[in-house]
Amino acid sequence: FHYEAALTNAIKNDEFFLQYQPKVSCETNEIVGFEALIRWQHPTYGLISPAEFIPIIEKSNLIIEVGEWVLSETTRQLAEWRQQGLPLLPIAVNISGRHLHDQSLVPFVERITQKYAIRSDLLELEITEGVLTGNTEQSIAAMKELKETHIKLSIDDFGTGYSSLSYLKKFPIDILKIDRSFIGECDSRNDDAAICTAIITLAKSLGLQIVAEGVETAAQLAFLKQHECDVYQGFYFSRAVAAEQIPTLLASVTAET
Ligand code: G
Ligand code: G
Ligand code: MN
Ligand code: NA
Repeated sequence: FHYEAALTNAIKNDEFFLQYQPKVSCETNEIVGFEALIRWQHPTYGLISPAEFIPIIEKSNLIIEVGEWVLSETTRQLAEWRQQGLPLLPIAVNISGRHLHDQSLVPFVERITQKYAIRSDLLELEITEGVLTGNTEQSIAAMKELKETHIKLSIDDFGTGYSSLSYLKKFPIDILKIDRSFIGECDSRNDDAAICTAIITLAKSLGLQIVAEGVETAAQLAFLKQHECDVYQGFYFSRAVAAEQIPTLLASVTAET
């Protein structure tokens, strides 16, 4: 199985698709946005997880092509939902380090948001903390350029990348996502609870929105609500679903509240 060749053909053959996981307000229980997650439906090998193919393509410029496909499909989807009269909620996209540091990213974001007439603050880029630890100065420069387009920036998997906390205030970010490894037992283990509350306090004192990922139980959600986390996502509310399911999901949530 030749991954590189298969991946090169995947865009051309329309084998990628996106699923959207809702982000939910801890305060109002309303859907406040989505995270787009890529999936690869290979004609013979079936469904291949991004956990498998993203690390491979991150070693080459293929990650930029795929990243551009994700950004453009997300923006097109926002325009389609607007056409259908749905409320326009921000969509977060995972962006790899190589793409963040590439000159083409800012002009690309400007081009697609203009093409689909979508406000760039409806797009959010999730950058893993690990990316920011290696090339801190280069990352800050890239993020500052991106912020000029008004796109939102968030740090993904926060708490796992050993970044220096002093840099946190230098990153022009809007959102911090607590890594799900701290959420799993936040309601039962003292050390995880302490880490979660510390990250929530830190984010709030820096004026950042705080998002908990991987929320699977009512007890975890209760803990997060009690500690005034802003937003959560996870299987407890919903898995990532196909774009076609989003209108129904939005309607069902609104009907209940
Ligand atoms: O959705 P899932 O749990 O299968 O995702 C597995 C991993 O793949 C996660 O770390 C997620 O951030 C990453 N991932 C999902 N979609 C994308 C994408 O479009 N681009 C990048 N760079 N990573 C993605
Ligand atoms: O690394 P990143 O945070 O982008 O990872 C997103 C991945 O997390 C997706 O693959 C998604 O399927 C997965 N995910 C989303 N919600 C949950 C959850 O509640 N529990 C677990 N175990 N994984 C989740
Ligand atoms: Mn993510
Ligand atoms: Na994450």
